[in-house]
Amino acid sequence: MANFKVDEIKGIIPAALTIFGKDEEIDEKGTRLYIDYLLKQGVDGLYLTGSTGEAFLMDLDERKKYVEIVVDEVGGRVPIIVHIGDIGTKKSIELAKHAYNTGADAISSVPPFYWQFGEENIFNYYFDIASSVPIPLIVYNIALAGILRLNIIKKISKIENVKGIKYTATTHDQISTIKDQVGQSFLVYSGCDEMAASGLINGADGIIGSFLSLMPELFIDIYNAIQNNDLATAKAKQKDVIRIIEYSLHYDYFSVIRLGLKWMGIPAGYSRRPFKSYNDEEEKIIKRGFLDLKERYHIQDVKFLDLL
Ligand code: MN9
Repeated sequence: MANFKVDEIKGIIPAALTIFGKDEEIDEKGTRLYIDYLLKQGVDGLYLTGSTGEAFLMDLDERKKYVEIVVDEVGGRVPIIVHIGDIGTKKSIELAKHAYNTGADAISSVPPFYWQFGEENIFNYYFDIASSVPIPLIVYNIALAGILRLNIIKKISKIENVKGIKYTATTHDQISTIKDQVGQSFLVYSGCDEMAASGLINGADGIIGSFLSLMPELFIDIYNAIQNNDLATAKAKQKDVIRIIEYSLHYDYFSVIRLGLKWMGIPAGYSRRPFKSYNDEEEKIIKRGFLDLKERYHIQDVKFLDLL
């Protein structure tokens, strides 16, 4: 059973990593420690098995197992959105039903990808998965799967159960437009971490992203600063975020996030191939780079950097 209503899903929502062991198997113990760590940091929800969760490198049973572990660990403390997107409707419905039966509060999905489906196919995909379960659906707009244009977003938003969008694009004026044209209660989550402040300023109800795992404190500060109209703080914190992300993007950054967590004592494991995981030598170089960054820009109050 879901524990939260969709309008309670707001704020800081890490797009969670999936914790794999060295042999690419799901690491249950590591997962529980990682999830517990995030909750202790004060996050407001979790987004599972999305891009950051490397979902498309997992089979359906593995995705289900991961969701079960996390739902069990969270125990209803915060809302959980499960990304159930896959290349085909049948598989996505199977995952949607599983997420619902396991106790997820909402499902989310990228549009069907690879064959460059037309708008009718995309609409039917969302209609079919939204109709398969009674919990809300959050559309996932991201360039990796093909950005949905405003017109199709508006059509999809009319489907019963479709209650919001995870908006991972830099055209933030559309966040405001979507709210105006679809309705203020249609939830928008800003997904581009480099532009979290901008997304929130433009009216996003929350932020969902990869780097919220690594430095939730920065994003919590940005969120609170914007709520309090403290633009100076939001700007300063966002600058730090951009510097850290810009550096991380030189690497396979899910693995960089894992390293940062490891430095804080959270065993965040490895990515699945073809993503790289870094050896000790590479880790040293990455650490050195972060130290340089911290010194050059006098970055303060970022836990994983403070510990270097
Ligand atoms: O949507 C994330 N996108 C991907 C969320 O995982 C592809 C973002 O959080 C980005 O990882 C982040 C870095 O560019 O903004």
